[in-house]
Amino acid sequence: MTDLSTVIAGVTFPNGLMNASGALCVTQEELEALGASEAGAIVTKSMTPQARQGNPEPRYFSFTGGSINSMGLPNLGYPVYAKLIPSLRRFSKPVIASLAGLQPDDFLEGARALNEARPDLVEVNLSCPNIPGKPQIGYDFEESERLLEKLGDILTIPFGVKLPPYFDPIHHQKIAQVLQRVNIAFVTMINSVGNGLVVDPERERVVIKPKGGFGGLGGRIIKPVALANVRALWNIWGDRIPIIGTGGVENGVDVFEHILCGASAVQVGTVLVEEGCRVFARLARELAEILIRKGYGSLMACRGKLQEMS
Ligand code: HRO
Repeated sequence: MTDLSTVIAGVTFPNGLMNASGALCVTQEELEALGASEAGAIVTKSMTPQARQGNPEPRYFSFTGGSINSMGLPNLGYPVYAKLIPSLRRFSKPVIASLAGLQPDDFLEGARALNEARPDLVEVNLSCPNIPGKPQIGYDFEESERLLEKLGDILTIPFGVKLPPYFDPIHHQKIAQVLQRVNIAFVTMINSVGNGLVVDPERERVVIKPKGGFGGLGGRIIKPVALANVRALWNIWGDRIPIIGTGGVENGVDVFEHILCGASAVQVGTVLVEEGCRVFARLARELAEILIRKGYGSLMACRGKLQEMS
């Protein structure tokens, strides 16, 4: 048997495959379906102080090669998730609470609620691209550091951060320095590639309604960007801070590529929405096949093993 388990911030996962926050994880029913599936963890939708309907529909569109979304943080609100989380522990896999907010104080309020609810880990979302008038915090290094420092004073649960994609090595360096200073426990990257635009040429129209059609891109088309971001932080940190790779995972080979680049686990968004929770059993089978073919006894054995050319 190939060992697909992994460890992130001291928490053991039965396998390194889980949903990306946002994908089929808003309602109690969806979270329980993740619990009952082969997913190695349950990740909640990013939560805000009050319940939100999100942006007007249509707000999700899939196309050959990926997806575009502008959901606008539809979620049940901190108090409801705080009540739900303890019951999700019965599935005997880690529960990761995704914490968001519309302003810095929201995050602090959420941190207090999550201290009571006791998920295994908290993933602080600094990278939602879809709230009109609210920039992605992760692109402002000073603001990110201020917020994470304050959260570090409040949270009694290990916390990591969900980052947007960066496109220049200096930005990888800068965010890595910030995250080291605040003692981050793990990093999830990348969130969707923000503010893309998909066009329907027949109707001469955008494909989603919010923000004039602009939205976050996910799926196969973003895989090289995701792999580059995972690799860039692995090159800085090695195994000192675990990375959850997210972006473009459709099959076992995609998972393998993320792990080779340095990820300790992967999250699945677009393909989960398209295929439903049975995707986890397929990915686990396909990942095991490639690990066996390559002679690796475990997922962790190939982590970071990507070779450069001499
Ligand atoms: O809800 C969303 O519109 C959303 C969020 Cl919070 C996020 O972090 N990433 C994304 O692509 N969509």
